[in-house]
Amino acid sequence: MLIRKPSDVLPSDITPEAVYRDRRRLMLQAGLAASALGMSGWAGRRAFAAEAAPRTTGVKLAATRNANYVVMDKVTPFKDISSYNNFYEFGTDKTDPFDNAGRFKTTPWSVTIDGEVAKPQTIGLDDLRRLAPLEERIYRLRCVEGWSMVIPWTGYSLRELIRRVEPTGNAKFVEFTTVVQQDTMTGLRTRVLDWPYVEALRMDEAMHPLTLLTFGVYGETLPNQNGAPVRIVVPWKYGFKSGKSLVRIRFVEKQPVTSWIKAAPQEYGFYANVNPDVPHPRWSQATERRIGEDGLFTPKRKTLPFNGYADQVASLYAGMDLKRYY
Ligand SMILES: Nc1nc2c(c(=O)[nH]1)N[C@H]1C(S)=C(S)[C@@H](COP(=O)(O)O)O[C@H]1N2
Ligand SMILES: [Mo]
Repeated sequence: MLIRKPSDVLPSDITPEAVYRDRRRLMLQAGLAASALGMSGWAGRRAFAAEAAPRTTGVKLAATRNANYVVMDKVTPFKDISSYNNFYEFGTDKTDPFDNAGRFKTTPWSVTIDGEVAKPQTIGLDDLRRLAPLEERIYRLRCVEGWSMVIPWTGYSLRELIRRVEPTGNAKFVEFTTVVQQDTMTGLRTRVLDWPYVEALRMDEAMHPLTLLTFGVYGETLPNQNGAPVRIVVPWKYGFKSGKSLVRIRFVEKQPVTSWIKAAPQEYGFYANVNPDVPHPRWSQATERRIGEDGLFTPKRKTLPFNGYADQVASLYAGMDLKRYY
């Protein structure tokens, strides 16, 4: 198999079929958004411009930057964010999600909120997106595999949603479930994980303002490979806690058994807080490779406790042995 770096993927490398597929999808999406806004001329130009950059959805998402949640590191190029991905439902290679997620269907979309809440409901994507003002935030993302990126996400704190559904006193954990789309998710055949992909947070983690219900990246709606149309982002934890393409958010009393714990409990813990002092059984977590800036002589970066968010989140774990609760 050909191994390519994301930076080596040029528009000319993409097969005509994929270009056609992507172009059609972009025009549909741009057209839909634009007709809703009464801006069809603008949409036509967007769709045309997007041809040369098939990684983008071409659908802008207005948001206000929240300076309280902006890290100062250089932002990772969009081409890396959108072509170097983990989304095992589309395959386990880093470029599989980009290569294979073109047929993924994100409309219509709704998310079911249920379990221990006074107001269980199924919310359509548009209503969910309008629930609270959208913010742009620049977060570090640290994968358990030892690489990291700096990503400008668009979304709002998950707590905005949680408040509105009124959790009961029994709600101790929040479980996030990714969609299973048999006809488009080519990776489901490989039984690496027990689908659907399920992740979870403790209630106080889910309520933390950093935990972002995310609808976009780089000012546009999420590309399929990044978890369209809605995902969670938990920046102080390893990337696998940030489930993509969510269809269910359930409030429960007992700690859920997540997909990664089911697959390899000795390797992946429930907390998964970024921690340079707790190695993964097969590799160190002390350093990381920043995607997009790695060359032969680029030194690795030191990984920071809680991925650099210790000031904001360390108190959630006061008194806990983080080597035991990894
Ligand atoms: N449904 C689903 N969500 C997922 C994954 C996955 O395989 N399936 N991979 C996780 C991992 S390991 C990481 S590092 C991040 C990567 O997000 P990104 O591709 O947008 O950078 O998504 C997480 N969310
Ligand atoms: Mo990851």
